Amino acid sequence: MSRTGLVAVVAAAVFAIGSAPLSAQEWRGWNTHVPDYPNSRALDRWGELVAQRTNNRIRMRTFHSAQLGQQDEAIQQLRLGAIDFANFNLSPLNNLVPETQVLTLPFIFRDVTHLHKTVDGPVGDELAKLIEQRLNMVVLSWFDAGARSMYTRSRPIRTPADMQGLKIRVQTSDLWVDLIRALGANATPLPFGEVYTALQTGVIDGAENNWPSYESQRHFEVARFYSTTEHSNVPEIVVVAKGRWDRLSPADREILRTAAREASALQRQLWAEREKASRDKVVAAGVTVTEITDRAPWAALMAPLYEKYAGAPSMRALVDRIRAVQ
Ligand code: BDP
Repeated sequence: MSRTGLVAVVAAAVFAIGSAPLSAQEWRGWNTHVPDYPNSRALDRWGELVAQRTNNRIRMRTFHSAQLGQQDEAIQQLRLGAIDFANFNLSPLNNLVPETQVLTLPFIFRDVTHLHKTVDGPVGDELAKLIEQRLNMVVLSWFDAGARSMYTRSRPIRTPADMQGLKIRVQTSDLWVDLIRALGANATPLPFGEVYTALQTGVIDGAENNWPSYESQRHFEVARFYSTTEHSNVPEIVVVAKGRWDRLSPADREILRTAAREASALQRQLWAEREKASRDKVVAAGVTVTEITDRAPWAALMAPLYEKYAGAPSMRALVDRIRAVQ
């Protein structure tokens, strides 16, 4: 090779390492939350780790704040490979993969440690496999989404009787519709991004979510009564479109998976902090918090839901295995 030829090759190599190699892949990611949300920060971190560890061959850009659409659409887009990665709540997958309903069931988890042990263990792995087979998306790790509680516009909820006749927004999932009905209220499925306006205009009387979403979506401005019903701890997944995944080398898969687990560890830590910060923020903004100390009457009303969604032997077995996780 001539001297100039060699210089050119070396220069190209330096360029490739220093910036983007010619074969760099640009990945587009979907996320519903605002940029400073724990999930958003963890997704960004995931992208940074992957870029570092692949020398910029895989560059992941997360579009925050539902810029690429609402969750139900994003699920379809990801299944088709039009979006490369995402963080989804399990609820909008409930109708598509019925086994995920079990993790959505009210009061299924004793506490957050129980939830972590379940999703990070064999049950989580099995659900991940089912989601991969049926939805064309590869689950790499799990995020926390805390406990979801009821909030309303015009009066506080103290007992299940206070729910009578209220219109409550839910995610798109039959289980969620039935859960609200079991409490004597009416469920209105709506995309996350439409909840604020629906509360503001009185199209709905209330909704339910964790502290960070109640705060970051500013629902607290228009629904001033939050009651700690903590009726569901449905977790979230971090996924990659299967088409993308299948084309990766085993080494790159390992990089993505390991980095996703690290991102999840970060998310869980940020989550715990944010739950508290969000609660403090809305309380300072004058929200009336009703502490529900006795959840037994709430749990009792959920029995028909367990019958309907976990009555089949395979589902019941899944519930029993989750309950047995120590
Ligand atoms: C939030 C979840 C998000 C859901 C949203 C909702 O993080 O994935 O879309 O609730 O209620 O807590 O739609």
